Amino acid sequence: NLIEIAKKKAGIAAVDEFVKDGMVLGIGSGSTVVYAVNRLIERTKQEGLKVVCIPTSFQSTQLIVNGGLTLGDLSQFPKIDVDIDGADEVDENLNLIKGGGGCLLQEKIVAFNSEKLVIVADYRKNSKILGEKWKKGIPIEVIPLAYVPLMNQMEKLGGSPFLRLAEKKAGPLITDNGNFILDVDFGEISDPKKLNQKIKMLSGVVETGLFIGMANKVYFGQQDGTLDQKI
Ligand code: DER
Repeated sequence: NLIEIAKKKAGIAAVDEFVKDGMVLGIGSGSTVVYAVNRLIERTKQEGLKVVCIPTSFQSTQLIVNGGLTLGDLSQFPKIDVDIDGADEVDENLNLIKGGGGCLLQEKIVAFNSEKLVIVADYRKNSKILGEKWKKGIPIEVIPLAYVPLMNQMEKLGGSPFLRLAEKKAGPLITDNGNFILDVDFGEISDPKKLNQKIKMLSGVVETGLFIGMANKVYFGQQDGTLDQKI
């Protein structure tokens, strides 16, 4: 369908433009990054490309291992050349909302330690301002014991918090790191940098899904099969 075609276009373009032999790569999480990994596997077979892949979740680890790619970790490779990941929304300054897939903590750690962060997305993610299209709130990873006071504090910051519940398990979603996620709706976010700083100061917050000034380039696959970009 049109969205999958758009995701594939973005995934292929990112790998073909940024990935060179011998690189250490960050592999993001979600559905769009799957197309980038498929292209990586194809190039590995066609060109004998040798890259090391650092995962950002159990899902990402499975993509790397099942794809026959070389798995590494941050203790072996603390400096990553290029991190390829998805996003839930991108504003005009390349600030991101991430965490729709619940993997934001390891994604941000890997992105933070990467020379370049390249985002692959479809046309639904391209906004002027964060909160314009993405209406599910900012995903925030929190320590479970603190989630109720944190929900109160998010309200004081003007947010409307929801504890993310699991779908195939009773009770809250548990992240790969054993934490809870609060999805907090702040409406349209005119100053994401300031909001991110305020949220990060709250005791019990592990990480936010606001990626401020981290992305170098974004590929948006379009409905007509073409590609838009933001740098
Ligand atoms: O959860 C995440 O951060 C994912 O990268 C998400 O933002 C993008 O997932 P998608 O590619 O399935 O839309």
